[in-house]
Amino acid sequence: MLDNAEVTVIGGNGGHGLVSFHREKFVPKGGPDGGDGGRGGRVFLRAVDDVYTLERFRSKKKHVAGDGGNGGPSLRTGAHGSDLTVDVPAGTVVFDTEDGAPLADLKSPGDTVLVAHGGRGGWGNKKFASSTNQAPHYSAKGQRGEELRIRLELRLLADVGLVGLPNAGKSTLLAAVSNANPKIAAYPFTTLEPMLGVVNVGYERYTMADLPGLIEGASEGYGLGFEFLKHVRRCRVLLHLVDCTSPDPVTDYELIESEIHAYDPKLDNVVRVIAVTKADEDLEIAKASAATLAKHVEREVRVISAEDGTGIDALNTTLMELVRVAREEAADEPPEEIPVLRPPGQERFGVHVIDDQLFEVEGRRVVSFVEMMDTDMEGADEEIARRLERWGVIAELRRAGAKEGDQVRFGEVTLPFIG
Ligand SMILES: Nc1nc2c(ncn2[C@@H]2O[C@H](COP(=O)(O)OP(=O)(O)OP(=O)(O)O)[C@@H](O)[C@H]2O)c(=O)[nH]1
Ligand SMILES: [Mg+2]
Repeated sequence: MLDNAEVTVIGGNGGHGLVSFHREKFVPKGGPDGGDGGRGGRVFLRAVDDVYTLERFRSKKKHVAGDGGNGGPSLRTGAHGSDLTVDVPAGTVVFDTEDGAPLADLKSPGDTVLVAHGGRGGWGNKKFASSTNQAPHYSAKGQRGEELRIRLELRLLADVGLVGLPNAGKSTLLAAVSNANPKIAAYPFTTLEPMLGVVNVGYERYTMADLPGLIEGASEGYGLGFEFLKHVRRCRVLLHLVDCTSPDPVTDYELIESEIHAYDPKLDNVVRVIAVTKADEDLEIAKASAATLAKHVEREVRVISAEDGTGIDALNTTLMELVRVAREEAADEPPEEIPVLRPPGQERFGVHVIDDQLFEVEGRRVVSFVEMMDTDMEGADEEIARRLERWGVIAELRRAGAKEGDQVRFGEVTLPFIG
């Protein structure tokens, strides 16, 4: 199962603004009427419950929203670019690849996060008109869509997670109590990937996750377990199964617990239910090994059989109760501190001295304004100068030591400084 994928999400580009002048028969001088470009489409990720893996992202690495349309004459605004919604399995956590920061935790179906903004549409020449500049011959280009590399990590969410040695009977139990149909066989490592089942208890239900068996060293990467120990982290309750026919149930139990602890000591706090399985093989032996184990762990150990149903109803009732309590506790707690949306970009600007003839201006609004201006158009340079003056950028550059003729970088554009 692919449970990690890296993809690039790209918002659509904004449409370009238009330079146009109103023309009508017998009207000698029409005003500017170039419309604005439309906004580029956005990229969303949405959790759904009918996709279970990140498999499709193995081949599809780029997800691009639609571009905005260009502005038209008669103040026609270009169409918005179409948004793109990418479906991911519920339980997907999204990280920024570059700095590893978590961006969103898409836990439940319907959870949605915006991962790439579309570029803004460029202004048409009409927007630049003012009382002192009534007929601008320039317009702005559309802003490029945002591009972001993200890592998706699928973390299975389950109310109850099954842990135990290979062959302990985990899959058999899941098959007996839920709607799931896992592979079962009399050899270890039958289960190669986690599987989720729904268990009905009266009017309530909980989910149970069958996990690959753990072996000694799993926490260091041996066997299949390690990959999936991270799923254990997202279970509310753990059901630890021990094969009653094992010659040494205490050692079996300790081995698993120490691997879980080595993986993450916080997992010690997850509520446990312990049961010895396969009681139908020999009820006396099962009871004896449960008693030995109970003495060792100083708590209750249940005796069950997925084959003949021994102890299963009582086990389900207990699990349902524990899950109910854990859910209530989770509802009281604030959700995991993963922001659902990135904080908005810095709106203020800053000036940096790169060397004595090169300066850099940072700040989303200022930079994207300059980037969007088409300096080949008549009057565009003056428009840039006017706005930079008004926003205080020129003054700040002067304070930083900029002189006539020095270069100033705004994102992808470098302009000569005009003091
Ligand atoms: N008699 C008896 N046999 C059982 C019981 N539960 C499981 N078994 C048998 O034990 C063997 C292993 O069962 P699985 O359910 O595949 O065990 P697992 O823990 O999922 O094993 P892995 O997936 O390899 O980790 C199979 O041959 C099952 O038929 C039980 O309650 N009674
Ligand atoms: Mg199994």
